[in-house]
Amino acid sequence: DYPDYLNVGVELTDAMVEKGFGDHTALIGNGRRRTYKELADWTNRLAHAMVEDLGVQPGNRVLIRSANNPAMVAVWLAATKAGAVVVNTMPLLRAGELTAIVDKAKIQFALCDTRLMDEMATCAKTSEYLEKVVGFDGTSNHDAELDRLALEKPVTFEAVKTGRDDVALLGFTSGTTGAPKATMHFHRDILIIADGYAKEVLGVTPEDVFVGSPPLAFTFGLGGLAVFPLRFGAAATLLENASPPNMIEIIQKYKATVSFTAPTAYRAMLRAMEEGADLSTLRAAVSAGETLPAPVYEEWIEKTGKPMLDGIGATEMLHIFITNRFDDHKPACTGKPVNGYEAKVIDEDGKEVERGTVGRLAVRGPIGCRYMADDRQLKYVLDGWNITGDAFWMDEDGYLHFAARNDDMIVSSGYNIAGPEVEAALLSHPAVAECAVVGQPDEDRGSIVEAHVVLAPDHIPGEKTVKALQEHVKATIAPYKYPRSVKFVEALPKTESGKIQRFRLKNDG
Ligand code: 3SK
Repeated sequence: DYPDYLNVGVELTDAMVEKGFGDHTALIGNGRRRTYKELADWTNRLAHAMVEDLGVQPGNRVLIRSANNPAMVAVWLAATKAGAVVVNTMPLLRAGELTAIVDKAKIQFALCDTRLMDEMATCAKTSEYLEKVVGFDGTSNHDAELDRLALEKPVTFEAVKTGRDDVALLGFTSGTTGAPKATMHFHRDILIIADGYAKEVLGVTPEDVFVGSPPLAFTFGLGGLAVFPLRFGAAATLLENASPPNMIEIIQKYKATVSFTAPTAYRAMLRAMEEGADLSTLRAAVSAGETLPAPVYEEWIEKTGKPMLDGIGATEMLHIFITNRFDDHKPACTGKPVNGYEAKVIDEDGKEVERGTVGRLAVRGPIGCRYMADDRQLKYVLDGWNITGDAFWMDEDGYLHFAARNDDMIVSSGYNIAGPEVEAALLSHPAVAECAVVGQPDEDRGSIVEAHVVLAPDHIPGEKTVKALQEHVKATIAPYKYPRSVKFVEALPKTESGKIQRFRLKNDG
């Protein structure tokens, strides 16, 4: 039940001040705390600058490029108040990846942490849509163009009266082919994930302090580290470097109560507890982005006395739609749908399979899956059901269990990496004649990217070539996508029609 006109930028800032949270801490990062009143004022000044100085108009698409920090949250909320449709992007993306996003979404404005300007500027040179690239100071010292423009502006702003079903956010993922795909999310969708999952499952209160690692550019991070705390008057800590040791330091320093991260980081936290780390303030540990191994779940219960909340979500549905609960959880099980969602497991013909049988997971709920300019809408959204890329089975009691991914996506340490994109990067190196990239199971990372490479004539296999190929991939696409394992082969397994059989390269295939 949301009003017809709704601006989520206002709901998460000025509306919270009106509700009496003005003096509560909203954001912690870069060594500073900011209250809800300070955040409301900051975003209002920025929104003035965006509209009056940059010329942002309702419906314009605005790209934000930053690591997780308070300034990124403020710029996102300000652009939303100005009625823009925002695309948050990962700081590690290279110019080519940024250009693909800019061109797909026809983005006019890019707001970029000045420390990340190089790749953005290269993208601006090639994109036909981008009109303005403006820097902001991610260190929150207000020492960049956008900050200077905002400095003298009023602390109140008449936010654009967006409809609750106006698009506020485009969630991008690289898809299985590496070509970017985007899904559209309304203003109300952003509140639904908080009023649904965060309220029902986590029971967030104003006393909570959030911490975590997923980038705000990934809707898992945007929900868990910005929307959920701000919707309930809680505090969000934002870390540019969310390595496990940094997260542990922040948990201890700010007595964090809710964490969002992937099993790899929880495993590191468990080891740190053995060395004396005190994580006892954490009341909710949410794990998603990759499957939660039963031993990590079990050890967490043993060491903390609390369950780890495994969940599955999707950029298409904005956030988590199936989850374990504090009082209802099982090992190696993703749980049951969040209130308001339905899930079923179907076969190739779309028919529901019997309990215990693996099939494709289909979900529907209050947030529809809306692809932007993409044939996937016809194939993967049927009768309101979103047909996911995951294979699941449902047990007799209605709990859902993950089986495998249906596509070529490699999930490594919580990052989704499209194998074909890594292949394209490798093939742009002169030493590579042919290659196939697969995910191999890995204890620490869930999966690692493994490249099988047929070398071009006159190139020699060995450690030097491995290093050269790895460096080349890191320089071509986001560095986290590089193949940690490179194997040289004489030929790749292929079908008679010449298609590479990647499944034959997989250890568990
Ligand atoms: O499970 C995921 O990968 C996911 C994706 C988007 C948003 C939230 C989640 C948990």
